[in-house]
Amino acid sequence: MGYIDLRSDTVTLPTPAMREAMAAAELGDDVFREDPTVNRLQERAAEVLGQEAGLLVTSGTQGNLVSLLAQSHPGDEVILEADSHVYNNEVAGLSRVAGLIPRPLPGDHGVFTGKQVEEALRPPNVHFPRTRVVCLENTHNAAGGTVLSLAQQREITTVAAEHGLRIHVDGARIYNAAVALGVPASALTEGVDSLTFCLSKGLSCPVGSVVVGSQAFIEEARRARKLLGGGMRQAGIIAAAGLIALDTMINRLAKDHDTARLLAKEVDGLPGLEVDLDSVQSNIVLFDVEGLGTTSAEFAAELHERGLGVTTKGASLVRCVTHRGIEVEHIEVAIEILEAALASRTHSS
Ligand code: TLP
Repeated sequence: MGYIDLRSDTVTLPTPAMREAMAAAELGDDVFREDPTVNRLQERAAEVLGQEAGLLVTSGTQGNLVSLLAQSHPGDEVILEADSHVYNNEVAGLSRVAGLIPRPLPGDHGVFTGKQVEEALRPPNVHFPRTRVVCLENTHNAAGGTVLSLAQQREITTVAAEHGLRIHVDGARIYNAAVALGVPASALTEGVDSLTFCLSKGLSCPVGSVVVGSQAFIEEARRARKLLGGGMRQAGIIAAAGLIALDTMINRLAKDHDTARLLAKEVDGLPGLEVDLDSVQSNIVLFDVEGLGTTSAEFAAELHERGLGVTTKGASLVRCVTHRGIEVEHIEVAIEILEAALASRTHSS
């Protein structure tokens, strides 16, 4: 068996059906709104998520930024989770480009409560920024792929509606959340003003994300996308793969959740490694190497040498992500690699 790449579900390659559809895609200039394949993808994404309209963007990062730009003014405040991707992993675009001030709230497994939002609200006062948007992340990457439940989301959207706040969902892995909860993805946009999801993660497309929301929001988002240089031309090449993904790649995500669960249980049984099994709710597994007296970076480098790709989070957490192409056999070999790495540490110490 070759290299087992659990660094991310972004490493998935397009399927043969996607490549065929890309080659055969009907194309036009999308800045003129004349690419029929892009138009079909945007309509289909909006339909799947129960929204009025959609917009193809280049990446999850661009989708989040476009969504914030379209719903705020410079100087406004955005409430988000302290470990969220928008806050930590998007090059501070919300401040640098959109001119927003972040208000990070600590979450439990990536989730903050409606009460926390209420407490963070700023009263109208000449000194304060205006709280404008609440940003949610579902599933939550840094918390280990944890899922925001419908009840948790409702609690937050209710507070937001009472106070006139907009809600944006970084739904890079929203279909993982829907599959984990056993609900249609459209249920996860209830009370939400905008949502970005990625085609290029577990759904296996080579490029792209889609933003959905109301028609009026999408018109603004389209301007923001142009501002960021994201107005593409014959983007139907990308959209063609996205259409295949929405039709055929969502339900299979359950398999990735099963392999992640299997991996988590096996890793939890290994000496010196610790997994918070409660956080393993979709296709991400975080495990702690502190008990080994090493750093996550060192351990990841050792696993790489042995043929297992992982990433790190902070000084002690290792992240594994399951995806299409990772079968039970790959998990078994991954465990053997981990066991061998642990054994060699015992011998050398
Ligand atoms: N996440 C990537 C890396 O950036 C860490 C990964 O491998 O998981 N929101 C969330 C929740 C994400 O996990 C990511 C990408 C993004 C947004 C950004 O998407 P892209 O990479 O398409 O800009």
